[in-house]
Amino acid sequence: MATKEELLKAKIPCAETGIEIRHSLCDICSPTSHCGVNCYVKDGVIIKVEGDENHPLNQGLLCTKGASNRQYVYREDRIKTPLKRTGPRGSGQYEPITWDEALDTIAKKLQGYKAQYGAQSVFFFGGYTKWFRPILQRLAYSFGTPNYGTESSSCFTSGLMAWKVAAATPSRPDMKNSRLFLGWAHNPYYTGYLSARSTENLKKKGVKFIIVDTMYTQTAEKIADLFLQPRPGTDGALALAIANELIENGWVDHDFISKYVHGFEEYAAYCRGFNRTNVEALTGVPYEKVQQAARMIHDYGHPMSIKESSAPLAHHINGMQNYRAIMSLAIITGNYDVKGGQIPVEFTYTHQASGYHTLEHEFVKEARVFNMPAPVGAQRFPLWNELEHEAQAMDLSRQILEGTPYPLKALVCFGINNRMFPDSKRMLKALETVDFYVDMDLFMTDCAKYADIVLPACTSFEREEFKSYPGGWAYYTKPVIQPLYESRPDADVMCELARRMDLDDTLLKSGYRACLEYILSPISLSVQTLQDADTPLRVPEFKPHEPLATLRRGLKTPTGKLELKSELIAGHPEWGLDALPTYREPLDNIDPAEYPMTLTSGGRLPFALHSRLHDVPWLRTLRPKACVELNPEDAQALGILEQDTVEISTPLGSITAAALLSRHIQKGLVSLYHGYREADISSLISADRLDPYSGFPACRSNRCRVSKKG
Ligand SMILES: Nc1nc2c(c(=O)[nH]1)N[C@H]1C(S)=C(S)[C@@H](COP(=O)(O)OP(=O)(O)OC[C@H]3O[C@@H](n4cnc5c(=O)[nH]c(N)nc54)[C@H](O)[C@@H]3O)O[C@H]1N2
Ligand SMILES: Nc1nc2c(c(=O)[nH]1)N[C@H]1C(S)=C(S)[C@@H](COP(=O)(O)OP(=O)(O)OC[C@H]3O[C@@H](n4cnc5c(=O)[nH]c(N)nc54)[C@H](O)[C@@H]3O)O[C@H]1N2
Ligand SMILES: [Mo]
Repeated sequence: MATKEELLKAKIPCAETGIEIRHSLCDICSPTSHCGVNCYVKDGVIIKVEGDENHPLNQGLLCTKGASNRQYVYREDRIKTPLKRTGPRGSGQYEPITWDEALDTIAKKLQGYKAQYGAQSVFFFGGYTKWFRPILQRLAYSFGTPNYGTESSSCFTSGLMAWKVAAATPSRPDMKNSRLFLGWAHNPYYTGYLSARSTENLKKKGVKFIIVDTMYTQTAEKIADLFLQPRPGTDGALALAIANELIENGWVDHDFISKYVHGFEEYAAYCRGFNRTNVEALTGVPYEKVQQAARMIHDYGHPMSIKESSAPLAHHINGMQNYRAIMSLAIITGNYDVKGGQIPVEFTYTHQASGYHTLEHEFVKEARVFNMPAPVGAQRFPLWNELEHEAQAMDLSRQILEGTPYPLKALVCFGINNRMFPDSKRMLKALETVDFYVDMDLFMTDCAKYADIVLPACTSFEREEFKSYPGGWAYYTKPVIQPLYESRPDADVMCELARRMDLDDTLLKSGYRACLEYILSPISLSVQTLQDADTPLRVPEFKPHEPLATLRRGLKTPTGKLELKSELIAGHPEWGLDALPTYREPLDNIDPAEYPMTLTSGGRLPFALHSRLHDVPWLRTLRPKACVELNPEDAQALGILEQDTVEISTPLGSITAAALLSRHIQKGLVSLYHGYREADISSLISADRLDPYSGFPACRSNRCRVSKKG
């Protein structure tokens, strides 16, 4: 028999130890995951976390990030109370205030700006955390401002827009039923460990894989039947060349095209410009590889699905057009709305397509005021505005600093991080300049130190929240511990602000749970039933995909068909955008003589998530220093050895990092992860080199210079 001490040491949950297992989810990472977690709780403290074996998504698994949750939740720099700034912006000098004082001050200030400058002068921003988004958007609209914007101004929306242009609705790859999978910028070993597992299983079942990546990755090594390695941001040219091969060989689905596709002839004529004479020069990929890719699509691509990456393809000045060119490969081969192909989806909740309908969209839309001025970024990015109806936050710092087309006076942010914006110093300048700035965060970040009022947020373990998962799953969590210190759930603060400003919005003022009851009213499971279950439940209203049903009904595009040539764009010549998925060089107008190398930033690391985990000790030990990856031949030419301190410069300035030499990176390319306090790569990326279609920044293709320091 084990003694009590032994049981405690082994963290055994039982009556004797007083340790209990409680269920929650990990929201550190991408919302497509949010793995189920078993928290071992003793005396109100989490003493251990494990993957929840009964959770339908992760089935007991957890990645390094998830396993570090205990250190994340109990980080020393958690904000403990609401704070009021007492020193200059950025100094970090604050005094604690009560929640009442904080909320009343914010409510009064915002009402004041609305009265004096109009509601549009107030901007509501949400960072990477997505759990509260519909609540925040409704708060902004009920307040009367169009200026609701999020981190998705630089994440995944560009890919959604590409599909919306072609099909009026987003899509997902039905990978598990494909014969061929086109993993374009796809390295799940680093960004989605669950997907790495399913990829390996499909490989064992005989599914073929084409992997297209600028780096030679684990996926390229372990999974690829064919690997193509283009220069960053040249993917559009590569896709158009593959399309041209397919068309010239008669390997496209003419029957599907004649029934469901618009603009094929013009598109095919454009593709002719990408061929054996120029593709290698444009992309770095030998033409034989283009031919092999086309051959594989012909031989195995029925059905074929394609991974839509959320960032690496989008982070170029030509990103959205490149997406369109890639996605067109599914269209011309008849791989849309078919089993194993690209499946049209409707989002259930916070960008999760779970196969059942909720009133999320109505919840947000019904509060929208229609005679509002256009949101931030609408003038510069009219296609974004047309398709997304929200602010393009990449234009936020410019508008604060320049005051055009109208002044912005107040920023209310839930997790803002300047290091995630291109030209992060300009973002900081904007935060220094704006009249009134509130930030709610878990941690006292460098960015929070500029806020007039700082509010303490709690983590997913300290709140209740709704989460939907693909396959018809719904989960409503219970808090597993009390909110630490005086922290609160973001959504509660939003609803409380609505009350204190006495907005004309009874539902919002009734609180998060009431809002969810309304949003979930189309399903037959109540919020209470979901919460009592303490585990995800299958929603009875789940509807699996019905092949070709969407195409037969007709798409909501101007022609009702899949548009290779966009009639939406063609109808707006004043936008200056191309209706076809045209290609343009990603590295423009920076002097190649002075800046001879290409800089890519933000290729993910398995043990980091943006800036969130650099301060978590277990994870930091896996890569203690910010590292810049270089090809050994480039390093040799520059006299750089492994772990040397290296200076990376662009026209915006310089940073230093430790050299990490790797043959996995192509010659001429320099790669650095983002979010490091001591090596902020975003400070070197221009905020003016934005994709005119989506407004996305060029984090993955800049010119730079590299030299050994000292
Ligand atoms: N561990 C971890 N996981 C994460 C995140 C994280 O920070 N850490 N972030 C989450 C978020 S917010 C996002 S958006 C997703 C991103 O998820 P992914 O899109 O999967 O992530 P990346 O690692 O940025 O890019 C995938 C691959 O694209 C390649 N690539 C880069 N540029 C190009 C290019 O121009 N062309 C081509 N063909 N390939 C290119 C990179 O070398 C990399 O191997 O990951 C999510 N998951
Ligand atoms: N150079 C470069 N820049 C990039 C990218 C890149 O690849 N390269 N990728 C872009 C992409 S794809 C993305 S998604 C963005 C991510 O950019 P951000 O949204 O800025 O990402 P984070 O730093 O993870 O989160 C922002 C803040 O939210 C706080 N936070 C975490 N949980 C909560 C919560 O529950 N409530 C509140 N109120 N705050 C919380 C965190 O502590 C953090 O300070 O970065 C973009 N920027
Ligand atoms: Mo992202």
